[in-house]
Amino acid sequence: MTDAVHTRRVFSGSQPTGNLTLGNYLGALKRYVEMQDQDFEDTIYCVVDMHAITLWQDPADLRRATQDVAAAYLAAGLDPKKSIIFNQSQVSAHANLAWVFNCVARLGWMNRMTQFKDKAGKNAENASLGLYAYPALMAADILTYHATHVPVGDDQKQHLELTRDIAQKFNHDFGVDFFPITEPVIDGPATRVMSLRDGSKKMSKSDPSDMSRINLTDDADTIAKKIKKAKTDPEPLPSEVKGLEGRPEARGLVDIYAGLAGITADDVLQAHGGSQFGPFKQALAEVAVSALAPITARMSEYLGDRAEIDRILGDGADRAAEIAEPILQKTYDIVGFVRSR
Ligand code: AQP
Repeated sequence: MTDAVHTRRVFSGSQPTGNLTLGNYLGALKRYVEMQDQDFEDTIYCVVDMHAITLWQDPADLRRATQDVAAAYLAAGLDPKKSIIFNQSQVSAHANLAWVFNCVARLGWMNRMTQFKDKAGKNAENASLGLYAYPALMAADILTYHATHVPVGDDQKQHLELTRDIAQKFNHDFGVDFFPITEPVIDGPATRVMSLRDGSKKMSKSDPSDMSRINLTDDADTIAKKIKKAKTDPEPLPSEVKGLEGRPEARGLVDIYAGLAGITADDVLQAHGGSQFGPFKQALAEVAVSALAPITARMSEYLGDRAEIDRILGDGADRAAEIAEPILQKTYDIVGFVRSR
């Protein structure tokens, strides 16, 4: 069996489960935009509404949040002429391939998924079956496009490993070299942006405390206030990254600065080493506002015309289905499903 050569193709997605945060922006959206202009055949960015309903979503809120995430994609710099932007439920290949993968993935693999444990919490018996099967749907999202590169934050690393395991097992079980072994793209200083209130937790749109995160819709005053109140320690900043060991909150703020300014944590400490948190937080708030204010402004412009967003999502779904459907049909042939029409 020879190794198939796969077209270089990017796929990623975000859930419409609330306001996107600075974590989603630095860990995902900013990198979606960078990859849009690199050497890839297609860049495909999805609003994963089917993942969202693994936890309860009010239907009207879900509809609005789906358009909001699409507006954030556009405002961050995704161009619907260069990238395919759509919502997952409009392309049925995702759900269809997910069923095949539910039959490939092993219960033992799923039982190791830490995100299920975190999200289901102590009441796992009452969690939806969808929340448990989430990683198999995510594998289908990626592999129904034969995507080779997937930009995500660090929290998705385990799910991407599972995607590789599913692809490998499918190829092995059916004696084919059909699904690519996807490369996770988890790089840069901000692959895990931390909560402003607890340096051991990632910044998350579903954290009960709004002060723990910066939302893409926050205005300049709110951003400055949240950074000013961010948890820190009493020591000044060190001059080298090594000095941040055991200081998770300080590390978190330095990484946010680096991610926003497009520099390394070392660069930040070279400029701010020895500084107290008061002036550093002020400098960080300025960098954050100047990076986010144009995005927030463009986002509200896009949201002024929700019908246009729906049109972009529909057009994207047509283009996505053109790639996904033949891959699904070929999968059905490999599995042995009769196709007589
Ligand atoms: N704190 C973070 N730092 C870096 N990247 C992050 N991502 C999420 N949080 C951070 C990345 O953003 C992309 C979209 O995430 P998602 O919407 O699929 O959901 P998630 O990973 O579960 O993120 P949230 O914000 O914590 O959402 P909820 O609260 O709904 O669970 C992914 O690439 C993710 O890695």
